[in-house]
Amino acid sequence: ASSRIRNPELLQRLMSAEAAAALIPNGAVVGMSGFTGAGYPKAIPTALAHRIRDLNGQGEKFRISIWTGASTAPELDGVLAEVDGIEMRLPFQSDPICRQRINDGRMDYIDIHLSEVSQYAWAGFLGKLDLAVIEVAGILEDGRLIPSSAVGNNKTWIEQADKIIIEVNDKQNAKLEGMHDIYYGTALPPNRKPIMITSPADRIGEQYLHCPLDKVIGVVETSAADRNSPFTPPDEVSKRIAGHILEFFEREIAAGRLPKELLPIQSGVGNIPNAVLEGLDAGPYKNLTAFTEVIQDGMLKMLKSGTLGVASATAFSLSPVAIEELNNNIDFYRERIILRQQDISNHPELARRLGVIAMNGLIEADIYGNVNSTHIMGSRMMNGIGGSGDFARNGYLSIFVTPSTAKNGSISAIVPMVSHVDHTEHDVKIIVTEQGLADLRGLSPRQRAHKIIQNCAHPAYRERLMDYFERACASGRGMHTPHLLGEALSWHQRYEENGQM
Ligand code: 0RQ
Repeated sequence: ASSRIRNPELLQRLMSAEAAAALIPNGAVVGMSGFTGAGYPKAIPTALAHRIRDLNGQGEKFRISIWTGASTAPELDGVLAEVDGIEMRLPFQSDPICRQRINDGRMDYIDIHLSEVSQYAWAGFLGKLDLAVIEVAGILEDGRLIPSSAVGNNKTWIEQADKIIIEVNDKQNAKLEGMHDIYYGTALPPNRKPIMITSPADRIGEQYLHCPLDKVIGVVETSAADRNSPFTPPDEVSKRIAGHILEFFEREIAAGRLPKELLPIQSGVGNIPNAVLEGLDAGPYKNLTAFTEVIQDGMLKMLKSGTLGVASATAFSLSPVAIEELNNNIDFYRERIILRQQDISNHPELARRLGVIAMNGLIEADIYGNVNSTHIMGSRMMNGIGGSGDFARNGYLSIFVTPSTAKNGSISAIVPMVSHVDHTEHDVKIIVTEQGLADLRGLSPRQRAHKIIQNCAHPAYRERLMDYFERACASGRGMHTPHLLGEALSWHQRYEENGQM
């Protein structure tokens, strides 16, 4: 056994992944670690999938419900969805096989704000949690756990589950120890107290996860890296979107509405956020802060250059090159990175107090500023709302970014009416496409429509959007947010029928 398991009692519960998977009963509700491809269990889900496949071969059904932090990896969501082993999944996924099962109606999926999941579990809204399967970087002599590359909901799963299985992964850097801040002061209403974070750098908790040893029914050793996708450099469209945002920041600083260190940044993952981070890094900025969910490649680079002074998150999501950089300089990064549980990293109270600048992607926005981040053509789930709502509603600035068209121009990202709403017109402050930026603050719905159509829509769709808007205004049926109800979703209908909006 490796030196990572320093507690003698837990060392005695060491077993194979297959033996551990056999401890999970049919119908169990299992809380697993994992957030954006980091810190998920590497061996037990695959062993369980093999067991399920064998049972399926004998004509037996076997399904469990899975709660996680956020998205995981093919070795968890992928393998279990493949064998139809997931009855219900929450709170976020981005796995292609899961997505297909969800959209085929064969897997239930509950898409909830990431900050709120632990409250749901504590309050009993979701029923009983039978088991927790948690990856850690090590176990201390007294049985406390060293978290790995994601904290997610692990604290809650360990507390709420009847039984716990631990995966100790020696591919996770042992020197992650000390990077985490696990807060044990949360409570359900009416007993809540203020969370005393007034800067992203504040530490208010402990470095380790507490773990009741009597609940641990198995310990498995693994040695496998997180799912690390290679970094793709920003494309032209992303760079143009980033350019609009960077100019906007400059104008806001000049107008005295933002300090020169900006405000804590929250940024989604992907090509556009990466382009924004690269742009900030190339600019005059020093000592910025991040209060976000995920630390991606761009943030490591900014920490290294001093553009970013500190980053608070719940997980990493890094390319193989960036992982190497992190591992080679982990003492430097430990001083500047804090990993928290997701009910703190995404807490609405903190996003509001700190005045977060939230930057997230969208699928479509309508001419009045409602945003759909989750559903293709109103019905088909893409990934989920993730933490975007935690930050967008409560942030100081809520910026949504997207290319102005999708699928080679056959879809306009700006539509008369969104086919599903995740972020309402009341939460969305700024929309940006490669065409330009629409600052919606202080505008009425009809003023917003002009701004969004002129600044954000692709020229191929601009006139038709204006035509819709003008005819809606001329209908005289309600001049606050004018719509032609029979036509509002006709663009989607047309796409479904002809493959072209
Ligand atoms: O599909 O690759 O099959 O062509 O959606 O779109 O443009 O590559 O953008 O990867 O940034 O994803 C909103 C989904 C954007 C993401 C969303 C199709 C498009 C492509 C992806 P293809 P892009 P992105 C952050 C907080 C919610 C969660 C969140 C997301 C695919 O940002 O999941 O914000 N957000 N979390 O072709 C049909 C449209 C479309 C469309 C795009 N209007 N109609 N298809 N697509 N627009 C924290 C973290 O990130 C952890």
